[in-house]
Amino acid sequence: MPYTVLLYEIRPSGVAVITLNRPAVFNAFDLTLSRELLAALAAAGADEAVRVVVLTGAGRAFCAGQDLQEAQQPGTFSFKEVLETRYNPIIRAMRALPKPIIGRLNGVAAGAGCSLALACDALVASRTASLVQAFINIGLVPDSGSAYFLPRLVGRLKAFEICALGDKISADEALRLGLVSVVVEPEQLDAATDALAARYAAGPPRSLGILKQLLEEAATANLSETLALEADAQEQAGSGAEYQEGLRAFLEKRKPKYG
Ligand code: T3D
Repeated sequence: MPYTVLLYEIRPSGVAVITLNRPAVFNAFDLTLSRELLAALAAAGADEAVRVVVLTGAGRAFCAGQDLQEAQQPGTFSFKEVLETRYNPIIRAMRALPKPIIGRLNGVAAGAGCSLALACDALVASRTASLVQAFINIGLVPDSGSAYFLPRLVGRLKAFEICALGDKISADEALRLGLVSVVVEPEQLDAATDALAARYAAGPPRSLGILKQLLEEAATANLSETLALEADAQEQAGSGAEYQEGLRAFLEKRKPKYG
């Protein structure tokens, strides 16, 4: 598919890089960007050569959520319909993608852009990046998964504070709260992202997919259900060639090589 507001690059290392590319509006979502992001995620999922996805923004920002210049007049549209048709499919696709998604947090992530960041499996943040639950600042409430991800990451009390005050959370504070995986200086962002992507790309792809699905399902399960989910997942992982290679490599005292 030809992309117009998004860059899609597949590297020989098995990493697909998706760059939201509307820098003049801090990569805010218009209809085209939401459609193209969904298509790019589907392309990365369907491509066996892709083992890891990196999601980032062009220019100074990661993503500023809905494009407020293009926002429709209040009262003339259904938020529910917009969310169900444009935003929720993206978040569902990210969580269902059986490959690690690394957010390369190059700048601010606000509103639905913050939700997008939180839906990633890992976040490598520049020290100049930030997260903002900006919804309340314009009289809205969290959407696109923030109400799910935030309390699970920081607890209900802190999640309320973050969402109710709508203040910018610096990268260092986000690290302290467990909202990002690592913070690096801006000039180290590419190297740190590439290094993490290379580690995931060298991992067992099928088992990483099973792992992601397991954690997803366990997030809303009780202990007994989780034990059953783990048993099923291990049955799947242990019956594949990856476990055979992993075990053989351990016994032969070498690094495993997966497909
Ligand atoms: O359809 C629906 O509405 C339903 C879906 C809702 C989902 C949502 O995402 S609602 C939340 C929408 N997003 C926001 O409310 C964020 C609005 N932006 C901000 O709060 C701030 O701009 C930022 C915290 C993101 C960044 O602040 P700062 O001080 O670093 O930069 P700035 O000067 O405010 O913005 C820089 C430029 O980006 C500026 O353009 P200019 O003046 O240089 O030409 C600004 O207008 C533009 N920009 C930033 N965010 C948006 C945007 N343009 C359009 N839409 C934006 N969301």
